[in-house]
Amino acid sequence: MNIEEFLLRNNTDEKLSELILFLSKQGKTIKSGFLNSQNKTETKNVYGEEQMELDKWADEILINGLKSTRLVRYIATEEQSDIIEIDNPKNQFGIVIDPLDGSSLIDVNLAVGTIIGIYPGHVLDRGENMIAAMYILYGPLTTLTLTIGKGNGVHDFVMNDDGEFFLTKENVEIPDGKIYAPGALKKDYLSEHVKFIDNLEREGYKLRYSGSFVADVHQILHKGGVFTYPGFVKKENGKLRMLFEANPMGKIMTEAGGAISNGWIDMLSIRPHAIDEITPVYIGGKKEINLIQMYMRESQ
Ligand code: AFP
Repeated sequence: MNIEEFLLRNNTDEKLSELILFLSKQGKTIKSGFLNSQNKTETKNVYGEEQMELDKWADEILINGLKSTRLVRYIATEEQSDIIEIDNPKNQFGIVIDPLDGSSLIDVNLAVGTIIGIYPGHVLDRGENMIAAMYILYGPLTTLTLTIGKGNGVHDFVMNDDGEFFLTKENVEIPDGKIYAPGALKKDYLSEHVKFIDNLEREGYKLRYSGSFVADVHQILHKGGVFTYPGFVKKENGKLRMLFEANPMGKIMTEAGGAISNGWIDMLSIRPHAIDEITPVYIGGKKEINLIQMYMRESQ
């Protein structure tokens, strides 16, 4: 079943379906950019144009497409400092996008991804109010992982040669598993985080960290465990962006039976104040998220 048939079968709102289909089609275009960027000579691309960094290029593809289709009212992306508002939009949706997460890994051919969250209106909203979230992962295969609404599950698709996505796994649920993906430098860990990591290591968790949030969380979603980019010495709010990275991936993890926390509380219950807000992130199985929240509470 292709993604269009899937959306239809699940009685997805027509406007939301149109937006999700549009976004899924950008996967093929963005993927083609990886190939073209291999051909670059100095700063010119194969067409003799100035070569842009791929994350900026992907950002333009998505923003220009959304502007011309007018499928959303608000656009916020990791590459833009302000929210873009579309004139005369067809829908009132707000969209948050990390066009190419993990882009520093492109030159070594590791997996990177596009992360997207969709809100009913303005984007400075609690993650729990998202009406859909998805990511496209560009690895050996190009896959799309999607959740729509509340309680409708998480579903995996794979792209074929024509750029069309087909359902491969319905109702993905995070299993019990012992993988941990720890960001930040160990020497800068805060004491509660040290206890958390020590506990995981004592329990025999295996370290798996690539430097691409979307790829690392995809692994945790399918194999179990926890990804963390904590707050650390002199950067108590950590590194990851709440709107573009944490919340959409957290929405997907939560709908798959897992959880996301800033170490203290459910991240999706927090209202962001600015689009560039950063936050400590713990995302994965409920057991691991409860554990860090217990250590944080004990430290009070
Ligand atoms: P880039 O998109 O600049 O590569 O950043 C990726 C990222 O935001 C996230 O995907 C990774 O989990 C994290 O940064 C990696 O950070 P470290 O390099 O500090 O491990």
